Amino acid sequence: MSKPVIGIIMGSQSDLRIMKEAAEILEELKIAHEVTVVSAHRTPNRLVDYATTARTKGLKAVIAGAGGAAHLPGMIASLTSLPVIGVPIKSSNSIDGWDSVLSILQMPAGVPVATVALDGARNAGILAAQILGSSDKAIARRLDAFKKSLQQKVESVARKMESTGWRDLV
Ligand code: RP5
Repeated sequence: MSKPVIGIIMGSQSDLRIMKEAAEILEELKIAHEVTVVSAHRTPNRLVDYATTARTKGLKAVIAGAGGAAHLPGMIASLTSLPVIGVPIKSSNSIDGWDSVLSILQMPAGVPVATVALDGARNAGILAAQILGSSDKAIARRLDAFKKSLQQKVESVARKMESTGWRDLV
């Protein structure tokens, strides 16, 4: 595969069950990416190193997922001007996930993190692809085809529901 343009990072191996969905959609969209663990609290020097070298090694955006006191996305955003997409994760140390959502969402002015829904790693992957697709026609075409497939799936269900009734679809 070619050089990664999207970095997917997470605070712990336990986040991989969610974060793999970002990698899977990027694979589907044929976008080179890398996946690793960077813990804001347990490997702070690794965080600084990852964020400060991300652009020079060719990344165009970073997807960062964490649970609980989820400081990883915000700290990455504080150290790079690449777009950072945050994925709040409902983890074993989460209070219903709200802790993670608010830690990632409520960034101070000047340091944005594009925050997706709780456990929304797939959308984070799609958003990262859309960031690239704004200047890459081949990726934009694949995204258009992807959006069309979403539309077709809903229309097909709607047709079935209207013709055979809802009971067959429960
Ligand atoms: C966060 O704490 C991680 O992102 C993870 O969601 C959570 C739990 O980590 P582990 O105790 O499973 O390593 O920093």
